[in-house]
Amino acid sequence: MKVAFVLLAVASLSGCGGSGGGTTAPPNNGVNTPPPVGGISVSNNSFSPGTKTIAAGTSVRWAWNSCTGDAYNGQTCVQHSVTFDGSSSSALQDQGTFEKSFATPGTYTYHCSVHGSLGMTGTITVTQ
Ligand SMILES: [Cu+2]
Repeated sequence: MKVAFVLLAVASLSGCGGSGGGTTAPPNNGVNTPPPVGGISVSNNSFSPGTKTIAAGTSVRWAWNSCTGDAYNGQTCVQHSVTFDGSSSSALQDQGTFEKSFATPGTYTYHCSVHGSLGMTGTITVTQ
């Protein structure tokens, strides 16, 4: 129940991108997208948190955080996906976000289409 409330609060705050940042940052530094509170980070070879419980009718947002290095020395961004077998999934992408809503209670497992066999998997538990 608490989780659902947090998700709703985050949803109402999202939408104002804004890069902010200091003047000394390289122009294209920071293509990582830190997840919002209650979201899931897509990092290299793991989803964090790997398990999450939400209320039916709410959604989950994943944010890609798979870039390392910086614009001066070269940045490497690794492609990952949020793949649900049999339902809507993200593209294979190296930055950005993906959001999916869950209407029906149940347990939903997902994996990265590239690194799933390395244990890059996650579970969303949807409660009534
Ligand atoms: Cu991956």
